[in-house]
Amino acid sequence: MEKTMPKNFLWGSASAAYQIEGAYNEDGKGLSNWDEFVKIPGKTYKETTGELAVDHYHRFKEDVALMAEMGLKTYRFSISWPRIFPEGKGEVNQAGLKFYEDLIDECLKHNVEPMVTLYHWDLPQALEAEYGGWESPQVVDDFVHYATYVFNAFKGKVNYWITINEQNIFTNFGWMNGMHPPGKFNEEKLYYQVNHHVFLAHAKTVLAFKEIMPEGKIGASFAYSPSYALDCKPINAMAKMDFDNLKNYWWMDVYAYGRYPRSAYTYLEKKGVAPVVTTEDASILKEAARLIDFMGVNYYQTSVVEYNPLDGVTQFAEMNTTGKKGSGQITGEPGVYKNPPNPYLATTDWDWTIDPSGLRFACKEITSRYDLPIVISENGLGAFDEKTGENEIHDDYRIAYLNAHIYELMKAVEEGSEVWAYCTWSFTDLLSWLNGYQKRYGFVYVDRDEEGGSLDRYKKDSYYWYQEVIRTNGATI
Ligand code: BGP
Repeated sequence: MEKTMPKNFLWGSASAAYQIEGAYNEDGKGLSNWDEFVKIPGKTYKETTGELAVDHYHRFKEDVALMAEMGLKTYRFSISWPRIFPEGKGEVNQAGLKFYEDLIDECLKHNVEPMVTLYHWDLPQALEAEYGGWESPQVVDDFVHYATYVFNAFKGKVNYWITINEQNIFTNFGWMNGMHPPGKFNEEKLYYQVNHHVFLAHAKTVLAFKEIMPEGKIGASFAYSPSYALDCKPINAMAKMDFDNLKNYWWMDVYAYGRYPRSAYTYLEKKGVAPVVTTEDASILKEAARLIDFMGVNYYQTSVVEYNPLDGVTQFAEMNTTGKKGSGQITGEPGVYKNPPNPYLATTDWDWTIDPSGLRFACKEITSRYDLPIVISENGLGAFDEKTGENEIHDDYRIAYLNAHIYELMKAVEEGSEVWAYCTWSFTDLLSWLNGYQKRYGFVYVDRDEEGGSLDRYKKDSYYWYQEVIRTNGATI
């Protein structure tokens, strides 16, 4: 590309506490819902747990040193709520706080801008036990209390904050298809009510944040899968619109406008599953929407949308968690839409569509619809990587994937989108929630599989490639 990214562009990489830290019960940390959930046989690939993960808790200095050497501008990581509040509220665990303080200081020492996610899916188990976690409106104030505590603790050090990671994914997996905690199946009304509680927690947190750090930047990270109608048959074009309202705008409109998309709300009301929204809720959501600074986007793939007859596919289908290509199934909402594969695009071994231009599409859609700056908080390729006898990892396929996505991102900027950051998923290899350790995403290989390993770190070819991208501010793309 002839052009480079704007000056001060944040080239980054991301992680999540549960997927890297380990030390699940050390130094006073409370248990999370994931620590409990993974004990249920069959829930994760080869029964993997985050008890040790890639031991980042004890090796964060080594990991940050690798970031510094690479020249990384920002590191997005999450704070484990039960590490700070073992009971979800009440007494603070100072040792847990210190871990994050040390991590942040280590980043700052190396000029790596910390970008902190407050909630990347690990809820204090104590709150799950006490009132069903996100199912109760009580969680809203407990979350805001936790967030406020953390804001005050890291004020002046951390400028970029993400409230909630992929609300659409963890609620769908938790209350619709039973694959994440609390493992509930087809509880659709509860699913929408839970989402409403999460929206309120996000919104009240944004309001609290602006009191504490008026100059700080805050937003939510949404797992955005832009959609293409299968063809110009009107019924498929309508299905695309309905898909967007139900699966995309349902979340992004609340973050950016503070209200639910009307046609989706009407549909869910008729179905008897729409959330209860009080006048007070509505005004809180509106106020927070005026204050958010960016739209966080985790981009992995696009969707094709086709009309789905009433007796058509449901969203309860087999997911590919093994890396055996073609084992995933088509999902959809009967009478509304389904998502067939895209015949023009290749897929990963886990059946995720590879669509670099979808990233440009996502940015342009957000720019047109919301006119907000964008933070790409995740994008990356999960693949089987091989370490050679010389401890090298030749992940040219990952380089090709990331290069093509960054190219499209730079195009989006050229075409008018304001993009502040691009974080790859992930910096080191880590534990995939449902896919074990074999689905690798990192620039840094971790000698770790489902059974164990030395946990030693090795730079992959993509590490050196990204180092050059950062050094040249994108000129090598
Ligand atoms: C996102 C999550 C991440 C990460 C990533 C890759 O949905 O925010 O935590 O896991 O997806 O997904 P997977 O591990 O399923 O391949």
